[in-house]
Amino acid sequence: MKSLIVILICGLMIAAAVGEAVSQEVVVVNMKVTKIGFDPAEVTVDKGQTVVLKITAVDRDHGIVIPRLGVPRTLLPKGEEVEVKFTASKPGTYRFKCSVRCGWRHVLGWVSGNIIVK
Ligand SMILES: [Cu+2]
Repeated sequence: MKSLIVILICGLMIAAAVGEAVSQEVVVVNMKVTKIGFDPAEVTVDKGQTVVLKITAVDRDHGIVIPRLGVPRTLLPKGEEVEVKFTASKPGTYRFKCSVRCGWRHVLGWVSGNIIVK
């Protein structure tokens, strides 16, 4: 009986480890941002994926914030690639926007985009 319990526990641990491996799939997206906007401005990922945005501000300093995905205001210094990482745990459309006032398009909320989690 004792060995059966040990086998069961081992089985559960293996199942848990496999489940984790599946949900830890990583997607890397290269992104650029200028005063015109983010490129790409729309990124579609699958639920459960870990997403790494590699963002380069091209023309001046910018920033990014994705409130509903837990990404705080992050500075994107001009010419420097910055990694922003989050897990897409729930389906939905998540707005991201520049967090550094960079021009009139920023003031109008146009330096922004969407992460779509399917
Ligand atoms: Cu801006």
